[in-house]
Amino acid sequence: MKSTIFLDKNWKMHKAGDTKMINAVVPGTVYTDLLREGEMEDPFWKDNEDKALKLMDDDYEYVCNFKKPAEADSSDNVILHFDGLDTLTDIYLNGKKLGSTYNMHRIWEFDIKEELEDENELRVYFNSPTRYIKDAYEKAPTKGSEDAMQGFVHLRKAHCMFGWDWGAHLPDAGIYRPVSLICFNKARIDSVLIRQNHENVKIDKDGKESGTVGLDFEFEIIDVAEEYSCSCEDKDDFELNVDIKITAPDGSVTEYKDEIPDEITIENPQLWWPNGYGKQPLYNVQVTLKDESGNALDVWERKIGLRTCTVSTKKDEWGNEFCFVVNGVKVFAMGADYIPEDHLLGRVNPEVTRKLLDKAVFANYNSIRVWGGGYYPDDWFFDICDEYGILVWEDFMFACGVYDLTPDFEDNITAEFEDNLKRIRHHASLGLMCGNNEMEMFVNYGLWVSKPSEKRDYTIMFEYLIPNMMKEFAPDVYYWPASPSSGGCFDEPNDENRGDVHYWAVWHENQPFSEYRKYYFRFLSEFGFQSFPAEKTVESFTDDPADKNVFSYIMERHQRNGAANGKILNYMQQTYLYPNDFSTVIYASQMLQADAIRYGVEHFRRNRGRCMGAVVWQLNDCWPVASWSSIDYQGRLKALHYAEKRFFAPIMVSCQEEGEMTCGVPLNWLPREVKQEAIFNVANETRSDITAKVTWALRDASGKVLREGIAEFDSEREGGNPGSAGADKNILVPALSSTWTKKVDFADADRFSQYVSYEAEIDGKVVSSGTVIFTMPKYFKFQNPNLSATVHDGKITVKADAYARGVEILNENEDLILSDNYFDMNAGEVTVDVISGDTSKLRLRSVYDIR
Ligand code: BMA
Repeated sequence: MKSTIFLDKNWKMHKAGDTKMINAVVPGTVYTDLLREGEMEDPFWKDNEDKALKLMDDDYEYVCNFKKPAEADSSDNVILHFDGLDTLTDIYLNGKKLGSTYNMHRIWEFDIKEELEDENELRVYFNSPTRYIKDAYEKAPTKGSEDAMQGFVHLRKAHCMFGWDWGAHLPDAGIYRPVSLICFNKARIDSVLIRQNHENVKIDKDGKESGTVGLDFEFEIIDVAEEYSCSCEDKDDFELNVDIKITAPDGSVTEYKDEIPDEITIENPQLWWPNGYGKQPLYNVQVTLKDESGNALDVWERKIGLRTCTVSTKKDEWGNEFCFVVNGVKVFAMGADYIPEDHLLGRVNPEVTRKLLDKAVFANYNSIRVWGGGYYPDDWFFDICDEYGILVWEDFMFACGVYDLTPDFEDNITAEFEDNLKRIRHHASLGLMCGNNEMEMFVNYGLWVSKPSEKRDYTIMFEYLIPNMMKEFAPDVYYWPASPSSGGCFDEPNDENRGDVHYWAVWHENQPFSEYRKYYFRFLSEFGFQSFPAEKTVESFTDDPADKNVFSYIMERHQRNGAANGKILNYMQQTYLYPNDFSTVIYASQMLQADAIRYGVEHFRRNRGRCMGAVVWQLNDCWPVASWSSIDYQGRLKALHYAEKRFFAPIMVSCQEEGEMTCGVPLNWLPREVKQEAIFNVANETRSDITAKVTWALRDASGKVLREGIAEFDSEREGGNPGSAGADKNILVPALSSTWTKKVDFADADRFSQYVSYEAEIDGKVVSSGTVIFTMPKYFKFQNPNLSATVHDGKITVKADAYARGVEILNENEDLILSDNYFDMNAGEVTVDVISGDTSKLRLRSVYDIR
């Protein structure tokens, strides 16, 4: 039987040329080892980045002494297996060079049966990545985004390690994934492709599932004598046998020994659904490879979910739709873009990733986009997404640059594609694979392109090579050539009416938040707004009070988009009073970010059907920095993350208001008419119809109700309004739709001192709510809400004397996680649940305090 022996002990490392060796942890990285052993300073502290970057001009060597395992003696084959090496290495066993590696995205293997001795020394020599890209760029000046060190496109290493507009220049290196010895006799399983047949699945109108799912297995076996693969049908062509054991989510086991049917039938399948649409049952599949006498040679075990998943690009009245379709149900994708979790890959592990994805689910995500400038995530990332129902949009790792498709580069990347497709294709959560980030659009504009072959190579890579690899290795996974794209061929990649879009005019072009409402994108895979991280997170990189000014040298070293502070400040002056201290600037920046993205998502969900995805740039940070993230590097939730929880909720009421922001005429120009009106909308992203009552109240700044009403269903609204009026002015909102109410006029309101609160109730229970003002917050005469809080039974009750907008509850360490935060409230009380964090020394503020 195959055995895998992990080489995860007795590692030492040193800088090449240094005699001193230090202890190393494998898997791990150069920076994490140097840091742990006190050989370098925290690279995130102040501007230590510069010193840390210099360290990467040197070479490093990792050494491991190990005894020959007993299994090696009893095996015909011993393979030295690396799940991931970052990046440029020469590998020696007992002084003999086994080979070199040059792609962090690949799995590397070396046959060492002949080389093994009783006592062994494995040396992995890391060549400097910074020297390499510098030399390579001098030889071939192939360009990419200026945010990164030029030459990054020449190395198959996470591009953002060389800098990005949210990332430092910290190109760490190392053995970042496990190293093992694989000992086996005769043959082993390279991979198994499981294809699903859902022809006989039935889902009735109440969502009850019945019928059968067929599973077809194709095995790729590495036989020492010859390599071949086979499917269930042609299994008889090779003399080895397989057993298949399937354990259903309820624990019941079905086993097939030797006699494997052409198609394995799963009776009464429990289907896998994205978060919010159903459950995520997983079936455990175990494949055992046996020799002629029935002895087990190898076992392959994975969890799969039973579902169909594709993307519909059907032509329609507006262009071409773009939406995930899971088990025949069109899914409105809600989530964010994911970047590597840490500059120091040695710090990322299943616990760290789970904590992050817990927060994604907390904010009602059903999808995530893995952005193409990082690295293909670890298995555990996809395992957790399978478990949580997060559909993964997985980019191939190409971003913001052009590439020279030399024969060597082609061999290198095709091996990379094969390794990764075989590794991740079985995951229920794998929604689609996408060629690259922003290359089709920018290559089309001629950005980074310095010779015609670069455009040709683009087409060969993303519209020929990769789709062919997909057909062979992941035939059931949808492929999309780029993000954004309208389907390829440089055909208006960022077209509003086809494919996915990156929309950045709110932010990069300083457009007001309401600008989102002018567009009906089919699927937004990027749109975002920056904010500063929590003050406590700032304190993780400086202890000097003088740095606590967003324009200080240190704060600007932790802000990688040159124009961004100006943009935040520009939106701030449009929106809020001048904030008088650092902490208030942070709070105001986070409120801006939350409101900007809320404006967008609420509008896109109101237009469900035409728009089918709102994926926010960006979920996380890889170091403490000002950025577009909704969770900062230290895991603190920004106001945006709580706003996401509300606006990604399966059932959401929103208000499309007309007011000062939408009037389009500057304050002191005439004529200027500020309309004051509101239309409400209930979005229902569940698979069941609902009946909701939408109520509103016009209130003065103290919170007192001046008049109130029930919003009525608008039967005359043109274009997609599938709801209907129910009894008692309730509105029937069918499953997977959004429904508008009639316009309510507030022309009589004093916009400087009166606001509207609104709620959606189902069976008497408020499920979603909000408030809206018709002027900019800076002009609104907020009364002091005198916020106070009491803590009781794992809950916090906040009391306000007047209308309070964006109520923030912080503890001393700013690490509270609550069921809601940064919410609007009328005068009175609101109670939230404490999910984690110490509740002593609470601090409260609201927009009233931005002054
Ligand atoms: C995009 C992304 C990233 C970038 C972000 C913010 O276009 O694809 O490359 O970090 O915007 O500018």
